Amino acid sequence: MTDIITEQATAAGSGAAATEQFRSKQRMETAEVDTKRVDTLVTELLTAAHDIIRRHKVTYAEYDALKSWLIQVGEDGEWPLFLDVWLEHVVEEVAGESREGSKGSIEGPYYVPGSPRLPAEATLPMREDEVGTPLLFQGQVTGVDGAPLSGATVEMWHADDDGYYSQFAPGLPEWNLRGTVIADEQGNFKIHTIQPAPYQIPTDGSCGRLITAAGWHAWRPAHLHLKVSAPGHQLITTQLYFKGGEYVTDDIASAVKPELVLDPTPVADGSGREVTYDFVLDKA
Ligand code: MBD
Ligand code: FE
Repeated sequence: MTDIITEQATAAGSGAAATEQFRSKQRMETAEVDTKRVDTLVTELLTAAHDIIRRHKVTYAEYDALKSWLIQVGEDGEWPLFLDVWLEHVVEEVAGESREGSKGSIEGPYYVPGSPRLPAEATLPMREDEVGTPLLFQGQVTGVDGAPLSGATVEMWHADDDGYYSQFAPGLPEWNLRGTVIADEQGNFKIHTIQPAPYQIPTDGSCGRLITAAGWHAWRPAHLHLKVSAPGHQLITTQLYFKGGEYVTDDIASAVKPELVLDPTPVADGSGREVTYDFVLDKA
């Protein structure tokens, strides 16, 4: 742990920031859902819950435990975390069903738009003494026909070597380990960063309480988050993992796909690891 961090990272702290981040995104995208659709989806959801209550003979004590937990999730600001960990992967699966290009994965609660714009070969903003194995992540953005996409952008954000995200944990520079890389004419990019650590769901909040109560583990494998886009093409939101890493086969957020696992090799001069990964985008 970095000892300059005097204020502790808390579930309620990152929850409040994630809730605020989501609200600012919602202001731009008014969520309007058709009445008939709301009726169908909510009725089916409630019917599934009714079935579970009958089948398992749920007691008043259990009903009250659920009620008090749901209230607490809101108070902790952990709805974004809860939904993105346990539901988003299926929404992403459905959304990506008919895409031919690179596989996507969930966005999660810690994306912040507008990170610093960087040239095609760049180092993500990081502290002078940033801890972690250096990683060179490079590749090319093309269309499904293989044509290089000029004007592509590769947005990357990830946790530090302690598993913390800037803007969601105290004591980190605002844009630490976040950047928007503008690829060159051929869609090529080279991003210098450090390898993130696995991410642990905060243990002191409602999601942590649920995990403990159910006897689960609280971890996501180490991962890089990416949004890749190019003019006239569909933006892809994805994540990349590291072969052999802890929790890669047992992600609490169920967001790993075989195509998303990197296998970096040591750099010849001993300065860390490097890996090449190309992105293929579908036409818009
Ligand atoms: C994360 O870092 C993340 O990517 C997701 C999906 C959920 C919780 C924490
Ligand atoms: Fe993440």
